[in-house]
Amino acid sequence: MSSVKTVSTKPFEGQKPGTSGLRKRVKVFSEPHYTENFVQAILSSIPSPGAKGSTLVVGGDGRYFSVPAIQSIIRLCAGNGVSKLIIGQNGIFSTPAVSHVIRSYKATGGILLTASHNPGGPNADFGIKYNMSNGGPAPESVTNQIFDVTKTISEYQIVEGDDVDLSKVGETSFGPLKIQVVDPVKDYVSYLGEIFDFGLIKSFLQSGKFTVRFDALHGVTGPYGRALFVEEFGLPESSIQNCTPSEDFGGGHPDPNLTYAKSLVDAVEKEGIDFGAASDGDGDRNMIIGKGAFVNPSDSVAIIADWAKKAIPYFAKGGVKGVARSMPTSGAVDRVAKKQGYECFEVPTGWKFFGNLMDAGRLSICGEESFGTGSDHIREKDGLWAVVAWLSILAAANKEKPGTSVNDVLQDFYKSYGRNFFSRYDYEEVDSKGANELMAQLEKKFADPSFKGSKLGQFEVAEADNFSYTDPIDGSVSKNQGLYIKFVDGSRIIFRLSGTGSAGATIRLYVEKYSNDASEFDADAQVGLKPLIDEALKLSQLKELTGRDKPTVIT
Ligand code: VG1
Ligand code: CO
Repeated sequence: MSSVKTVSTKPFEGQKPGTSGLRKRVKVFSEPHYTENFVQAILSSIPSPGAKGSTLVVGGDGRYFSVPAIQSIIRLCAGNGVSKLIIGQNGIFSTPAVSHVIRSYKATGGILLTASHNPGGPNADFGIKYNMSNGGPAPESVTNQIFDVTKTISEYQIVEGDDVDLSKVGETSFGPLKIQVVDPVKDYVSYLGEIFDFGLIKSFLQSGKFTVRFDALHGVTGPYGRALFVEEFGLPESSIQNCTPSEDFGGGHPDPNLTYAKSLVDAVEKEGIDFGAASDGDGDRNMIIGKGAFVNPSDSVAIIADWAKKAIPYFAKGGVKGVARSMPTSGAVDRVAKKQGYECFEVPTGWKFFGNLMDAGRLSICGEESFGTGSDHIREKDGLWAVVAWLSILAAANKEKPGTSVNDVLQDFYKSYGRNFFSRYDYEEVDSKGANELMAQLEKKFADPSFKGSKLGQFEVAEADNFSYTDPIDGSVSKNQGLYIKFVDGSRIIFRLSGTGSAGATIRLYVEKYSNDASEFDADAQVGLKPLIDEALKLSQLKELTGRDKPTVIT
């Protein structure tokens, strides 16, 4: 079989990687040549010395269309002279596990098959993304190169042959291409065991006084969750739910938030569970809740940073080199940085912007408001890492003061730092024309010099702009990263268009307001933020331009 065959093709429009890879409907990816074109563009864009002779890690969240996509990737990699593929058994790998495997095997990079938190199945989404040798998502220089190739591609190279059996761990080959099928869970879970004190967490949880429930939302973290909670921590089956991965996530939306992880939220409240956690389809996001408590992701990263050296051996040993957040994420972590003397960075939305800072040794802990939290142990956000970080904090807090709940940890944090009230409104799949108009007219308003100093209700505008970021390490500039208004009292309003949707446009509205008045710490964020939200809706003419009077999801 090993002769290379050149297949003629024509470019497809719109193969532009977004915030995190290319995401489209399965129907689009399954058009003849569509997937092959994009994968060839990736292989042609791998930075020098390129695809020839490289070792790539391949796997994904197991969603519908993963298996045929992997078989095409194998043929294309053989055709492009890739020397070895490391593939998760049955094509399964969580996104953080791929990042870890790329790093620990010193691979050239990885191809991830996932559309993350987007629904799966024949009528839903598929996605492909490329990660670099540091284990992190390709930077814009590489994703732009990939997009350029897709615009002019006229042929791709394959080796023909039968499908490779990916069900057994071990070595095999496809023509000249070596293939190593690996257990996707083992290495990753044992790495978490090096970062955290599993012994302490286990004895804390086994006391039976503190109950937990982990929900994989039918995504890829099912087997990882079982390995951790049932096998490592010795907890009963009832400590996990929805932990059998399914190609369409059980028909659900594998996004860990209060809307889509409702069955976990209900279980925690009804059964009086002390700690609930969920992860998304590909395992890089997390949601943390407790009885009567929701940990806002912006607070989560701040609290982890605050406790890191006390509660997590990895940071007790290595220290905290710096912290960071995406621009829309609330400034809670900035307050921790200030108090603890850590350098603090604000980057655009998307995990790819954290990687350079980590590689340069200036960043240890970071997060996004979109339920993404992580550290420099890998180069992706890491859902289970965040869950175990929280269990570490709770174990440490309970050692100091038995009976400490998730809500107690939150309230103690607010007492020390004040509270950054934060909320995000998502308007999904709105008409692109209306969404673009909304952004354009806001940008125009911001450009008017009289906007600064003007008042929106009670709030006086201090600054308004389109966020632009200059990477402190390589000097690369990323423009148009979201429209923000900062008010004199420190509050913010932000509008962004999502870069992960597969149809229409998704408008995200973020609002933030700080309070250090202890009588407000318990308040419902929605009530306190209402005046800001009302101003944002009025200013943006959201209802007039999109026809929407309610968001799809409120966080
Ligand atoms: C969203 C989030 C962003 C996150 C990205 C990928 O992007 O806002 O913070 O990094 O998803 O997460 P956007 O462009 O739709 O706002 V995941 O779990 O899809 O890898
Ligand atoms: Co994800």
